[in-house]
Amino acid sequence: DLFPVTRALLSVSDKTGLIELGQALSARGVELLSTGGSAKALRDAGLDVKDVAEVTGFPEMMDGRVKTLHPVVHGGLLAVRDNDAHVAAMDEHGIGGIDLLVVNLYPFEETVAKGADYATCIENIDIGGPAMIRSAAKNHAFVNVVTDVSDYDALLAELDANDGQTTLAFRKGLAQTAYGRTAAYDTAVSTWMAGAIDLDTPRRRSFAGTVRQELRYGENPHQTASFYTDGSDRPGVATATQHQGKELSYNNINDTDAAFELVAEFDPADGPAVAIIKHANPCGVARGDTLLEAYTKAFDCDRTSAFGGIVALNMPLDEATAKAIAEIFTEVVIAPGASDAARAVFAAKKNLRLLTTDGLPDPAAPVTTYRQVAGGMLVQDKDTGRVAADALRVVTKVQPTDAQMADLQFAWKVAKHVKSNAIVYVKDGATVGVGAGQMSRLDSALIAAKKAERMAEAMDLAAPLTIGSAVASDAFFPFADGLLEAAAAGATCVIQPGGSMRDDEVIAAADEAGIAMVFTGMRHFKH
Ligand code: 93A
Repeated sequence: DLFPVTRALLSVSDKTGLIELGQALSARGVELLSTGGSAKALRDAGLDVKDVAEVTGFPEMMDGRVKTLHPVVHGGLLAVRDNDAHVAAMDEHGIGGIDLLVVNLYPFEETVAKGADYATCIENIDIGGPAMIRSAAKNHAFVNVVTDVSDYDALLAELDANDGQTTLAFRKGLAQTAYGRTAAYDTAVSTWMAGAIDLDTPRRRSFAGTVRQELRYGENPHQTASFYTDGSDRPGVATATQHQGKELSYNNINDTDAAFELVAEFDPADGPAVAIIKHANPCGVARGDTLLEAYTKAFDCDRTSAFGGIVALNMPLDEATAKAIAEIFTEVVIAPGASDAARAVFAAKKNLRLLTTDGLPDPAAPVTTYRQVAGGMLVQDKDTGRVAADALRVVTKVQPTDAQMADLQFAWKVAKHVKSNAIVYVKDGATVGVGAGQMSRLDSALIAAKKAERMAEAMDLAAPLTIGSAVASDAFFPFADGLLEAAAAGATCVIQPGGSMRDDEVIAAADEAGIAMVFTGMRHFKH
């Protein structure tokens, strides 16, 4: 399965390492073919290189849109070298075999990321490159296809180890990488188009990203993992800049995402907000007049769990908040910016990672989410649901006050980001108890209340902060018991979707307990 490399076609936009590769191939007796800019770079370095235009007999035309799309090129890449009919066709049409294709594509993703206009993005969709890559990869029985600059060294090492030849296993590996690259490329185009064009038909999307980081391990040390970007430039953990601290882990990235997506629900125009996350669930979320106040209130919800947590802010990190965060062990802080003074505070904390972005994630952005199941994939729109204030329906005799209504809406926003079954107690713009991920809603209500009691003891408070709180439930109460438990913990108003067969019982229980209840008509399951 060894096959020699005698003729190579090099056509690259990113010319990093091109000359060194050309020299190394030339030194090994490989004939070089190349397209306009790549050929010029090689020739300028003193290498002997033949233009593809000379081989095809056609000049590069139409602004370079047609340069390699020719049977002489694709025949040379696709011919099955031990098939007599294919070889006869090569002879008849003067097609020389191409054993090595080195291509990297027009920088479409980078062009989009730079905010280029529509026409420029379109012009940066590479057609001939992916076509050649796919031809060469299909014919990996004979052809090597290199699509990544970082594979140049491996290619040369392979040639040296096999006396100018490559093994089938090596070519298969290259082909697999190559198809991953063209799939990711087309996905980037499709993702960009979905945002750039107003489509009135339903959109179809696919995910095939580009590796941003090979992770040390996955959720657990025995799992391998990588972090992919989908080519979009949305603010978020995948596009954030890391200023300090060691590499993010799989769990860090997952939790940082949860934290930033949650805090982005709180419009900075309405004031500072902070979310602290552990294991993808919030252990404290709060608003404040200042970021420091918001952080302190969020921290006070569950000081125990906040240890080793991930903190997300809805506005740039300031010095006072940085000092408060630095007082306990924190894994990651993410914010839409950070002042120099704040960064100086963190500089001494070598293990703390600081990530900044150009803005907040857009909670309304139409994003598709994917979850693998055995033998398939579940694909859905991200939960961007929001209930307008005038869609809220008070169903009890008691009406919530304005202050209660504000806390109910706060609790509802948080509950959307808590794993089901979610129960969230809120008082004065801060969570005071969060019950997450339980199989029974009643248990979530109990756990949240219990945690509030424990915090009250730890902080020497006269009573748990759930007394006089607002409570949110991500889905309806199927029975009155969960609601009664919340009332027993001191909640004086409730927000929930409604829609249970037993709504009447639940409403009657709320009336009996003298508490106000609001129906949203929308559910926020999160699993
Ligand atoms: O415009 S294209 O889609 N049409 C082609 O026929 C074609 N062939 C190669 N772009 C094409 N390429 C791309 O040109 C390669 O994928 C590579 O990115 C680039 C190299 O051009 P140059 O050698 O002129 O810098």
